Amino acid sequence: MNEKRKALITGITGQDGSYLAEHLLSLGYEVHGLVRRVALEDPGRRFDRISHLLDRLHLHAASLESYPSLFHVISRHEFDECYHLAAQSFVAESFADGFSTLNTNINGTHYMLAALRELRPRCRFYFAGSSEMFGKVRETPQHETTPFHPRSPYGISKVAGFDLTRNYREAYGMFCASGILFNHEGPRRGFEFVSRKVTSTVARIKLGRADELRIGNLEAKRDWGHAKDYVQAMHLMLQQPEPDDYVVATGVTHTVRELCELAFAEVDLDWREYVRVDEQFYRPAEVDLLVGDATKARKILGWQPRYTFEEMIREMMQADLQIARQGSDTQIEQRCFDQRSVC
Ligand code: G4F
Repeated sequence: MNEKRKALITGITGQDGSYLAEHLLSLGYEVHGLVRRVALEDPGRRFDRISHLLDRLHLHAASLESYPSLFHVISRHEFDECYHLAAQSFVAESFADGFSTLNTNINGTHYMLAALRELRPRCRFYFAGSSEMFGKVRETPQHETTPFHPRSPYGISKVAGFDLTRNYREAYGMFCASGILFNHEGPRRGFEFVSRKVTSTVARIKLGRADELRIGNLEAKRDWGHAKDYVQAMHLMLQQPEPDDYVVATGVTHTVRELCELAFAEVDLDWREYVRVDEQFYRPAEVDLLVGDATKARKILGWQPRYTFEEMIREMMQADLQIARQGSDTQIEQRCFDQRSVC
């Protein structure tokens, strides 16, 4: 009988980690996840995206800041695949505390690679690269050979993680692949990111629980896809005969203004009556236009996105309306309040 393949996911409690865990379980994998000890101490709140999966997952307490804790988990299980998704991933926060972002994102990736090299050199490794690595873009659309020019500590940390991953591939012959993922959203997105900030606030406005949406740069353009589609590309990258790097994107771009228009239109409201531009949500250095060319992923991985931008925003709006109608949005309000200065 074939043994189940074992996958380790760092960042399993996040949006991508939860969708990826579902996907791997559906493919018959034994799925393990690293979680911070603080998450184990507050499971009600911190496991909300994976609560429906808990009896099928193997969770291990470890911190990306502690090499011994990662070494300990990796030494005890023969993982076939490792998806390194955990990171401080909010760009605005990386301007507020660049030191923490660089420490966690760069050292965390290096610790994972070093521990795998030492203990499981045949384990296949996925690194969550980002379109933020392109930053001040040198060409449009961006593809795998477009030079990087990151514009935030977060983008810089991702370039370093990308280079580390490639170096372990080239120097030690490990199967290390990076996805260069453009923005990807869904109903499980954190409230600090602009898509979820908009849909959750619009739902509360519709139900009379909020009266305005304060937002930053309306002209910023992003290539937004659905996280459910994007985790499938991560898995496909680790099934190839050779490790490589791939852009994952829809190739379609929208402005933050269009995102607002669409979300308000879903609930028959005029966005101009509620949206207030607030300079506190502008970034010290902005990435104005991101749009990806995923030809390589389409050709080699056979991957393509299924959700359109409109379908995704509709799904997010419906989910946030339901949460608001059930009156269970006190938690959302609390979280937005917690993150008021950054989200
Ligand atoms: O939703 P965002 O915060 O995402 P951002 O900065 O593009 O980064 C996301 O996507 C990257 C690429 O995949 C990831 F690497 C990264 O980890 C993260 O998932 O902001 C999108 C755009 C920005 O241009 C921002 O300036 O929206 C603009 N924006 C305008 N007003 C706002 C706001 N962003 C936020 N978060 N809040 C606002 O009020």
